[in-house]
Amino acid sequence: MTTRSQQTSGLNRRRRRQSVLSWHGKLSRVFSALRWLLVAACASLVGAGSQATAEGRPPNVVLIFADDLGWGDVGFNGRTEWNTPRLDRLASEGMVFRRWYTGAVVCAPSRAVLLTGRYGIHNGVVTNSADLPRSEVTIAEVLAEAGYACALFGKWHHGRPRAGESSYVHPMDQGFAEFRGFTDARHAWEQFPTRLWFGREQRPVEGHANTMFTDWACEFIRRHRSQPFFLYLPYIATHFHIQAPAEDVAEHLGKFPERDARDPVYATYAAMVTRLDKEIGRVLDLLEELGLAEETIVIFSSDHGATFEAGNRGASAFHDSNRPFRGGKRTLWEGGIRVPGVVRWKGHVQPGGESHVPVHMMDLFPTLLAAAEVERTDLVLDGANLLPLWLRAEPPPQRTLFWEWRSEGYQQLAAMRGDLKLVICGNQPPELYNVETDPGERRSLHGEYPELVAELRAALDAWLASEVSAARD
Ligand SMILES: [Ca+2]
Repeated sequence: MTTRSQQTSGLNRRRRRQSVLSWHGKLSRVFSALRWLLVAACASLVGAGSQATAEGRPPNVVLIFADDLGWGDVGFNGRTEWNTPRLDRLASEGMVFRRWYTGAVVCAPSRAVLLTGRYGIHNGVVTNSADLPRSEVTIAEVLAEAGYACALFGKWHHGRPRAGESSYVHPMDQGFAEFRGFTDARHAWEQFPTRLWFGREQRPVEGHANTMFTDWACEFIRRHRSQPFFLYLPYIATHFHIQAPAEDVAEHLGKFPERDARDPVYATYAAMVTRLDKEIGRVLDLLEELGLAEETIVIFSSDHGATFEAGNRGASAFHDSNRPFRGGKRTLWEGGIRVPGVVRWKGHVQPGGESHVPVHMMDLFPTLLAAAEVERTDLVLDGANLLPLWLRAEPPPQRTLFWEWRSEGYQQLAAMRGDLKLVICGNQPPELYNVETDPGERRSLHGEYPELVAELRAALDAWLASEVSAARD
């Protein structure tokens, strides 16, 4: 339960954040403009062009986000029925996080956590139809104010207009100076759309959506090669519709016992993953070609686990996309919340590294700010700065992580401390798992650790009591 005074203090806090943000934003814009004038002047003095400009500049960020892609769909997490060589190479050149957790088990809340560094109960997005409030500060807004060029090519996923808004809040109102793609989740089912948004207007297009996003991403990188950039690439693979370019499907024909040879669903799902791998490869190749690989942080993850819903047509069930985990999208077992996670930052993050420290999508915001050396004491973030983990394998202090999914008829809660995770489904008895030794969550330990169950349950209740009123609008 949230009291009225808690709601009011939440509102006041947001207002304070906004006013602090506005003067801070103006100051930082002035400073970043001065900084880039100085860097550009130095570059022209030594005549080394982009090489000199590159020195000492904050890192670029390429944040690649898959849609409904399961933990077990990629080679670096054990997939052998198809190959993801470009992603596997990215993983071998960076650090693989085996316990990377997403913020929520459906698209909109998961993306809201990623962009705000705050739990859904704090940023106001706990359902798939909730719009990210205008007052929320996104990582794109903060990086833009620090001098970054910020672009989004891919899927946004807006919700219903909030009270006082005539429409949904557009990505270009949340820090992205450039946007092309889908704003609407259902529109994003179309793998071969006939129209897409170019900023705030729709234009006809032709071709495969993920290929177009990559084309635009590459053009953006070329254009901003001499300036720090934040490129957010939320691809639509492997969310349904289950469709892929014919040449990609052809690579997988005959590999799987299809229900109907004329409608090779399983081969098509495999093709969606391998096409995604190829598109990501084009971005990685361009970073190498332009000499930007060492000054660009590349992150790869997925918004939540794979789905077993009708639109997926049985593909993820057949391929066991979330293996070795139990559950999937719309559940809080590992199959729903544990997603692929890779960070590559050549020359900074140890190549070939592997971490089993539980990390959360909301950690990206403070970690990227730290990497960019942007200080923002005015922001109230739930995530932790994991730069010491990325750079020196130093884990953050132990903390308890929380999840909730109480929409569309579901009533699930989860809390995790170290390797132990409490899952509560409606009025069922609590479940407690050691997700390191029992990743499939088959043997509940609740009877063996009654005190821990009670402690985590109390922590969950306290966390839920911090929910802001916007989360219930
Ligand atoms: Ca999704």
